[in-house]
Amino acid sequence: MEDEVVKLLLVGDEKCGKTTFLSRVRAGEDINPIPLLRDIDQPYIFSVNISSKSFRFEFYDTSSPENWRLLDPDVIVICYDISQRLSLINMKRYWINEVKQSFSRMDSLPVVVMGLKRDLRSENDPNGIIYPQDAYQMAQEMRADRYVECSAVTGELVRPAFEDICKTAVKTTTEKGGQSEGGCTIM
Ligand SMILES: Nc1nc2c(ncn2[C@@H]2O[C@H](COP(=O)(O)OP(=O)(O)O)[C@@H](O)[C@H]2O)c(=O)[nH]1
Ligand SMILES: [Mg+2]
Repeated sequence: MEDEVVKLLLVGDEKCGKTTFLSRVRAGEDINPIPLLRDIDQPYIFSVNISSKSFRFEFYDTSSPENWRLLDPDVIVICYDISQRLSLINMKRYWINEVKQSFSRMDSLPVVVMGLKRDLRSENDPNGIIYPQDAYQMAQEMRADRYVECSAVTGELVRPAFEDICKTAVKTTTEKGGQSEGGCTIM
């Protein structure tokens, strides 16, 4: 049987860490430095098993700004950089509106908010530290379905963040998919 195809779109300010996140997922936890994925190789394909069903996840990001609006994604991941307050603000001020305008079925599209560069969270941040609860609150104001955060450079929480994104995507593509709390493995 053909694997079900699920399209995922990452958006967020330039340099917030989207490519590095996907590169870390591809490389696994132990390879350093991370071999970076190239923008021209999109979509990045990941075969993932969820509750013993196989999926083909196709990840796109906004490195080709003129093209991403033409996609028909199944889930949107809005990213920000935990060390850049402006990128947090821009999710609500810019990105959520951009995706709403671009996708007619936005009302039924799941949205995940993802904080990147968790290793750079600092009490000394001149713009004020972004606590997880601040970002979580913003995610709720944006009516996002999930909030996750991780550090691609250290690898911390990358795996659970990726699994959360995949499970959130699949919940909507299969009617009952969200009911089972089965495992999720990247092949
Ligand atoms: N400290 C730290 N730096 C990161 C992390 N992820 C990405 N970066 C750096 O942030 C910069 C932008 O990352 P990139 O993935 O190209 O961002 P993109 O434009 O959103 O794809 C690069 O210099 C990365 O090395 C992270 O988790 N921690
Ligand atoms: Mg990039």
